[in-house]
Amino acid sequence: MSRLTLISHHLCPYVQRAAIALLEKGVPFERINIDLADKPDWFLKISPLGKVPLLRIHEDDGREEVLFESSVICEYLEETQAGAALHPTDALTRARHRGWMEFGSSVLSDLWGYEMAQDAAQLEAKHKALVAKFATIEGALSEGPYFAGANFSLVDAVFGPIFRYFDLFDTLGDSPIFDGLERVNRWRKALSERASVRGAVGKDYPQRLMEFLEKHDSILLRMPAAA
Ligand SMILES: N[C@@H](CCC(=O)N[C@@H](CS)C(=O)NCC(=O)O)C(=O)O
Repeated sequence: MSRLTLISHHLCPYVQRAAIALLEKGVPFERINIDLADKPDWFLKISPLGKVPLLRIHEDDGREEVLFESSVICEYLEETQAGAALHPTDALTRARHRGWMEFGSSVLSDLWGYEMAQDAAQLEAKHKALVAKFATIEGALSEGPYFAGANFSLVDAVFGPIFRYFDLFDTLGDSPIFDGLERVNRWRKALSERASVRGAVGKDYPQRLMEFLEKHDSILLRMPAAA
């Protein structure tokens, strides 16, 4: 049995997908959080893009492999680890799920622009983009509780960390993004209650996210209700 180490960052939503997949599979792993503002040399040597997550695989015979890119890591875990399947068995449905995982990455890119917006116009543009994307997802969602129904999948692992941002953002006073999206709201609740989603971050996550927003002087902290 090989040992696994997930090279991580406390807040990274891409790391969280891999952590969720590991937790869902019940695979023991060590998590090492690094400071992305001061990347250690050992990390730069093994991370081709200088990004987390990395999955370090320590083989019994002393060999070591490193995987980068969260979706690659999730797919590798799905292919190699026992435990509940996180992808559908049908090839077409699986391909469709991979598309929605990519969609989740594009939501994360909008979210980054949303929390880093420099002025009200940029914030408004990103807010609109997010509203449009979640309206699109509403049309793709099953009856729930999860993306495709009763079984938790990698699409859920991608969106759990996305919804987590809004647990803090909702307290800051921007206009709501999920209003009227019945399925999205139900999905968000189911994901927030899932043990693997909860366990993918530390207890201090909200405080760390708040500190991150403060450090970057996020416009979200200057909304009327946040002041
Ligand atoms: N496409 C990558 C994105 C990973 C990513 O953007 N990680 C961020 C943290 S959330 C990072 O390591 N940023 C450091 C940098 O870009 O210098 C994946 O899916 O793994």
